[in-house]
Amino acid sequence: MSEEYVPPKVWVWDQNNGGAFAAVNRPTAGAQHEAELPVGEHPFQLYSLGTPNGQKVTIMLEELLELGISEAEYDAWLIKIFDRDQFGSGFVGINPNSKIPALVDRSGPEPVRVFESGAILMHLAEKFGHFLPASGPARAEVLSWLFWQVGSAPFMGGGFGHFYHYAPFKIEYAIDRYSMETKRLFDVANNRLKETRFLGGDDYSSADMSA
Ligand SMILES: N[C@@H](CCC(=O)N[C@@H](CS)C(=O)NCC(=O)O)C(=O)O
Repeated sequence: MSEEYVPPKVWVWDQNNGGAFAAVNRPTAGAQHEAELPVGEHPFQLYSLGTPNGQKVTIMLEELLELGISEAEYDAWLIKIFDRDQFGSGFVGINPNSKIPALVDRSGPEPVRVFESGAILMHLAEKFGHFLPASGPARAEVLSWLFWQVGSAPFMGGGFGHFYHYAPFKIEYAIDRYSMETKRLFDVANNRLKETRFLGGDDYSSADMSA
């Protein structure tokens, strides 16, 4: 099936390609409908969902609260990606990339939007002085592992999940490619964790939350 496919000279979007995300994703960005985001009473407003990327920020906020930092209190709002909530005008206003998680930090004089899970983890870690060393080699190591995770797992693991689970039919080449890369990433982590207790070093950090 897949070996018979000849890519066209100019690719054209086929909305009804049968995939689970066919009704959700389009090749364009921007708001698709008007929808304001709810705002609660706490300093942080989290717009997210319990996916691997979404969970990272919730883990960080809960760990901060666990340390007794009440300034990290947050309201969590569900963004249902299969209902296309990520394309509402309010959500696109805080994340033009239309992906969860997104955060609004309302602890200062002006609300600050932060999107991309890695950027949100860094923002919170720096703000509260936890889970990311302030300087030196330890900081470089945690940042390396944090960026390793956000630069590879959402795309590779997400690609594996897409072709293994969501695609309308199974394509051996795509599944082989993404499985191999996903396994390789786990091996990178396994090798690292033979040397150090946590990904970033001796201490639990934002890199572990991300992974
Ligand atoms: N690079 C992004 C990836 C986020 C992402 O892929 N989010 C997915 C759910 S896990 C999403 O919102 N998908 C909705 C869509 O593709 O329309 C991050 O690290 O925050």
